[in-house]
Amino acid sequence: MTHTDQTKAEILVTHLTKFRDPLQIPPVLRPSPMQLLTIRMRTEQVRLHSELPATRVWTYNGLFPGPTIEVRRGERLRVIWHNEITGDYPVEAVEVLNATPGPGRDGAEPLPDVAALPPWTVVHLHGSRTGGGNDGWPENAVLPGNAQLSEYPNDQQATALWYHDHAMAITALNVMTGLAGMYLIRDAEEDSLRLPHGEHEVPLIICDRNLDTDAQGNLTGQLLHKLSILFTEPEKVALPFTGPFTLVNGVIWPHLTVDARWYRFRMLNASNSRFYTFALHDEDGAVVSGAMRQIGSDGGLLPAPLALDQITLAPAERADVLIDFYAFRGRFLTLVNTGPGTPNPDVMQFRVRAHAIHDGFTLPATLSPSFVRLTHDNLPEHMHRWLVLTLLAGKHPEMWEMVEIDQPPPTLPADGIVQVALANGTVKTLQRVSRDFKDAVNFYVDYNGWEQWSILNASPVAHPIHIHLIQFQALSRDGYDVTGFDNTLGGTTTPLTPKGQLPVDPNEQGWKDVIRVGGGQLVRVAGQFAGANGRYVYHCHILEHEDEGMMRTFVVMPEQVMKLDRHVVDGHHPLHPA
Ligand SMILES: [Cu+2]
Repeated sequence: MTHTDQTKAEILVTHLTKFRDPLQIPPVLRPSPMQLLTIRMRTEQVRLHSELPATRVWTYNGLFPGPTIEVRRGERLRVIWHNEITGDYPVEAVEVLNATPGPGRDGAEPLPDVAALPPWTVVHLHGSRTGGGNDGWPENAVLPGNAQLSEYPNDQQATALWYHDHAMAITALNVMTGLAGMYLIRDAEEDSLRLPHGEHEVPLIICDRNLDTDAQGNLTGQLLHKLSILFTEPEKVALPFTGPFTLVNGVIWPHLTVDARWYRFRMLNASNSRFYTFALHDEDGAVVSGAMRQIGSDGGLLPAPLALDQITLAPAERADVLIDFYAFRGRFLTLVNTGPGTPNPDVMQFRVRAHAIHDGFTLPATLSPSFVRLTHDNLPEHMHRWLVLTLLAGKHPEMWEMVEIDQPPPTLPADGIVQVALANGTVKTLQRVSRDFKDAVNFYVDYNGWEQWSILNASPVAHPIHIHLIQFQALSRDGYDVTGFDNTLGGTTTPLTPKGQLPVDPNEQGWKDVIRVGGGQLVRVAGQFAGANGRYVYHCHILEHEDEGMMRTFVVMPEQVMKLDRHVVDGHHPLHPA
């Protein structure tokens, strides 16, 4: 029996039935080459779960998540992202000291400054090699009635990108409204593999949300950005958002009925801050071993399939995954999150049809013959840069840009001076040149230039670092003893020392645009800044961290131009310690 909306609103819902609703597949747009595609951002009412009242969201083309845009490699696409959003801000925000992890505002009043936000939006196509003017510069957001025009050359390897809002200072909130969708690039190398396609290729856009409750404790459907404040002095610091409800393609805990055959899942972690470790469980909760094969990472196909029983995805990371359901005919499998800090591990359920299907698909032994694994030794001539991630006492996490200096200052320790011992025993002295988005731009990169960035996390908190424009590879990950970093002073009392190599996981050895940098780790990434140029950002993809300032600018220009720019010296703005 179908309830009317009126009756639904009267049903008292404090708990939602798991796996009740079918997975929704966003419609696919396949624009013709050089088509001017218009995507309209607008306010919509959707049902995140059939037992819930309607939820007001902001959408691309009326859909949460937005339509999947599918293009061929090298076929240029121009998009008019038209802001037609109306009405009040659809996310209620509260900050609560030691907030509960469950639904509801814990008695706090919605923050008036968030309620007053206008629909100020800018679209970034994550992972796209496009010009700085098309990339969705955070401050170039537009108000209703206006459009952002962006051109995407799509001249890059077949992969799953995603588009989402990137507005300055409010990305965490704007993405939470529903402004996200998937973008697939196809190419001949991928075609040749004859991977499962059509209804057997399924995007899984996974995110967590929280919902408000009424005075009786019933879920209202209202989106809620509830943050737990850790302390308020000297400044207010809250944990990034996590929510009790896990959504796949905009539905809380859905199910998907599948044929007993191979499927391809394009998995995306579209959460603000939650890290997921995905695994399949059987009806008894036991891990299903050997069913998942990862074939691609953020930037495209891996060289060969990887048999993985669990796949970790930080925010914005993607995994291209094949599952053969043939051995599970008539069974129910559950996709779960086995990662830490998960109040509710269930993600979605697969209901495998009973009768056998012979799909004729054979898993190829080689996926991407064009793939070359980068090492420091086979990198072309390149620039070295250093970042240090910190968590100072009483402050938000920060991302510092550093320059190497030949002589340590006469007095150590000192604020902004970080000494790092390398595995070969040499000690580098790094000086901070920026710590916040608003500091002067320091990173000037030659167009087509190769760079290696060393990202040293001197804090205990993991950050997924995303660089716009490029696909890079993680060269190495080293454990570090970071007790020499004085988080009151903001510098090292003794050099940080290596504790030995940690794995770059096999599924992190492909092309990436986000890399997890765990606490006490030095991760080195390398890539070529090619295909487009201009002004871009790189940032932590924990969206609350990005909004708090863990985002910085870099500029890519032709080297002939850089030569005539008297304010750039050796790829840097002349040194201004921050
Ligand atoms: Cu972060």
